[in-house]
Amino acid sequence: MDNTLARANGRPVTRWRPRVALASVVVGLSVAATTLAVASGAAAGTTLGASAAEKGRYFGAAVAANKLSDATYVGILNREFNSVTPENEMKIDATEPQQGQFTFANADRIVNHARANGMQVRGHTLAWHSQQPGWMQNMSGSALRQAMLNHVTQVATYYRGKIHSWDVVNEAFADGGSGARRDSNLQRTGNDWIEAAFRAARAADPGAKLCYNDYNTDDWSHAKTQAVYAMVRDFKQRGVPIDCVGLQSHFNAASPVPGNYQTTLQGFADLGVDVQITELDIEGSGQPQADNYGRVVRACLAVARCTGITVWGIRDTDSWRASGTPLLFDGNGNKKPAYSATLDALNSGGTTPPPTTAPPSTPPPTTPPPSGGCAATVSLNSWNGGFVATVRVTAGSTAIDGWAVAVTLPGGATVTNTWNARGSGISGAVTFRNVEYNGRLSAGTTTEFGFQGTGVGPTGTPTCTPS
Ligand code: G2I
Repeated sequence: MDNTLARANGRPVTRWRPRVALASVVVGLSVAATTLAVASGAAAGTTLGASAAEKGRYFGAAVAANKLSDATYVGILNREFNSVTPENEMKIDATEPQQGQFTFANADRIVNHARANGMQVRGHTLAWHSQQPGWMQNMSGSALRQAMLNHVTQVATYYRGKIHSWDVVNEAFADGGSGARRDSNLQRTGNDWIEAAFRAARAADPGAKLCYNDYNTDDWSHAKTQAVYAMVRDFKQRGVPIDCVGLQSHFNAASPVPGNYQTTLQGFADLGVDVQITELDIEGSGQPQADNYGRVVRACLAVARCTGITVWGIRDTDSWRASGTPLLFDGNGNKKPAYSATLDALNSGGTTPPPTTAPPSTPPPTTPPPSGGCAATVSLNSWNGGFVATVRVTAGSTAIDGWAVAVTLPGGATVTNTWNARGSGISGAVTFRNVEYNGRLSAGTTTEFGFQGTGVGPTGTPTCTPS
């Protein structure tokens, strides 16, 4: 299958290998998550993204490329969100409308907007029974399997280094009580189609987190939830590359926020994957809707590996369920009670997620950063020829309004992508400074940024300077 991919790519394909942390560097203070949970009570961000960043998380929105010329829409997007998901532009029908002919223009508009504004990108979605172009709908068997894998490879390769998390496979399980896979042309290519897609995605973009994403998987007692859980557990046991589970979390009167929602988030997290709330919307209005948003956000913050929330649109009028007014801003772009409840919940309590890369091999020093100072911790996830560096910045015993982290890259290493920070260069001595939403850190709180590069990651001692 690799040979087929190599031919279709026109370039060599690296055989899949698991991610291995080859090196880790720790300097300054690395505060245990429990300590941070206590210390973070004082944080009070004024936007969704800033507040989530203070908790080491992202807050994103689904974005439509054709709305990037709407000033109200873009104003809210840039002010409030630090992650985006293309709502339709990365789907199979959008990116490969004719077999072997790829179109990325609309998706690129969103990715470029995100990168220019320091936002992460969630890729959605590489393999799905729905939104297939006509040519794919008509395929079956090994030809379809190869076409699917080629699609995964081509799209993930094109965006290599630019995607924080990919929804590799979307909605592969049936509704109802069967716990079975959903019947589809992809499923009929063989039960291993999902793991084959994940392996192809890892080979194409080793730096992206790879997620399985589904809906009606919010209630821990539902058969569909348990079926997805069993698949993820099996993947982890057998070494199939999976890093995260996406809960779409589309709620309304017929499908309310379940009482055991936090149990579900924790249950998946306990398998050793991140959990992301990927398409949140809650129909309703006023205080009841606000209360539901608050519950969802608090549940995520209570689970250390619930690393981010994405709402499925910005204004009610942008929603796929517009008549249910399920979002945080009304049609005029005004903040709704649901917005305030979401921000309040983000600002109160919660845990800080653990480093999502392998734990550092050097024991962290126990001395705290100086008063008015800051410290940086770098974890490296490396593979042959590249790396992803995840950097945690922690304020000392007083608040800071900005930070700069200086690292030194070995000769030949080049930064290809940076998120949640701006770098001064791409090689040698590089200083990463905060972006608008994550500069302010109250005492003892932390934020995370990252960069991906070719070559070998930083091995020296980063320094953190308040600014
Ligand atoms: O259905 C809600 C979401 C459920 N989970 C997967 C998501 O990908 C899905 O998103 C929705 C988009 O919000 C809609 O915007 O997916 C729909 C398609 O499956 C999207 O609707 C489509 C319309 O069906 C098309 O007619 C239209 O051309 O949007 C397209 C672009 O506007």
